[in-house]
Amino acid sequence: MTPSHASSPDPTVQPVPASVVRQVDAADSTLHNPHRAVLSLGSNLGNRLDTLQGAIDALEDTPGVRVKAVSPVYETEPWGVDPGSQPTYFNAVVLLKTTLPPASLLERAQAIEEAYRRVRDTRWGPRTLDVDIISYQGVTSADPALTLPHPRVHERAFVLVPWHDVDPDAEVPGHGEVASLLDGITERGVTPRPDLTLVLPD
Ligand code: PH2
Ligand code: MG
Ligand code: MG
Repeated sequence: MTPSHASSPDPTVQPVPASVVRQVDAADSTLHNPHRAVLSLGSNLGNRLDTLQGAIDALEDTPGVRVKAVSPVYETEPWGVDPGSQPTYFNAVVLLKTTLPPASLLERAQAIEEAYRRVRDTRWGPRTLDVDIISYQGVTSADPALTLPHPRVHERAFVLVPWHDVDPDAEVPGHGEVASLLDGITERGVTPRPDLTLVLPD
């Protein structure tokens, strides 16, 4: 899908109530040349659902970022660690339109992670939130600071399943369609939690 190119607001038009300005400002038609980005959110410590919602709200509060879609929530077995050695994750995927370049979006994602890590709760340890940039406008980059697409996304059902929910036609640059990738991996350990919902901020 190509970004819409509605004309910029005319500065000579009459002022409108603040609430309407806020809505118009938030519309992606006012983001000049927006890029599409896919982010993965994960939490396995603390109040996982509240943390994921807080991350979504913080993304939406970011100038130059508009959250376009939020996936269902999945409860997932920790990937890459000994089974049972860590609590299960809640994972979700969000689609953004943004005018931020990838490095700035990464900076913002890391600031949001830090905000949650700073919450002092020694009992649960420090790792409450992971915000990963999965894909940015079809860009491929081997930059170790931000490898695009995310180097392991094509084998991670906990990302591919929710991504497919919000964009069934999605592709992982260099790896093909998300739908095809899902045919080749197990979705075991990725359990829908329809009793839980994340909301798109107003
Ligand atoms: N994130 C990791 C490592 N393992 N496993 C699941 N299920 N979900 C995650 O988000 C996840 C993981 C490191 O970022
Ligand atoms: Mg990660
Ligand atoms: Mg990360």
